[in-house]
Amino acid sequence: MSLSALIVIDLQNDFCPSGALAVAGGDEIVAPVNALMAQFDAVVLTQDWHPAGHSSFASSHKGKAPFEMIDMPYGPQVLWPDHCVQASQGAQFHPQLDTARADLIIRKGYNPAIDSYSAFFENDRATPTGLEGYLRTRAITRLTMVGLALDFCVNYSAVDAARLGFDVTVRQSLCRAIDMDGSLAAALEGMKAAGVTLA
Ligand code: VGL
Ligand code: ZN
Repeated sequence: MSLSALIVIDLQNDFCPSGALAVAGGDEIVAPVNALMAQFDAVVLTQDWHPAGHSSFASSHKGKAPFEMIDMPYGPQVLWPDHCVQASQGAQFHPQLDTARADLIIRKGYNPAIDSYSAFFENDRATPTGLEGYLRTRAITRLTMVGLALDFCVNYSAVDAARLGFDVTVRQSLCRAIDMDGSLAAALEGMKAAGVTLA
């Protein structure tokens, strides 16, 4: 039998209003995401989880400001404000998120040298997080994704999942975007091209 999972991406304090990398309206989705959990066989939460001084932080690069680009060995990388530092308050889930319902919490971005937008692979698009193996060994084939940010971590996770052969739906009304330099439009195009269903 084919099972379904709700994948909740990075619903953490730092991505909610007043957080270090706030996504507008990020907190509005918490209650409806909680309500959706009961409709799935499994619930997976992802948690952006960077060591202090992570290479994706502008503060780690002399003369660079947040939201500038840099070339990393694995390709171009946006530089971010310091966010989701391991064990900080900002890295905790939104206090109203129903974490008790989660079967699995997958952390990502812990490698100091590589960012990890996707729940499946680090930004080299090759180093796995282990989520694929977890889902396959549980016979989960249908994924619905919600969370933050639609144009970065949700986008990368959805495209990777589709590429791996999962049946993927992104619930746009339960996502919020950063939307810098046309990143939202590009993400929506990329997800469509990868075969992701945008609901
Ligand atoms: C994210 C930027 C940096 C996200 C995480 O969750 O979309 N964006 N780290
Ligand atoms: Zn991050």
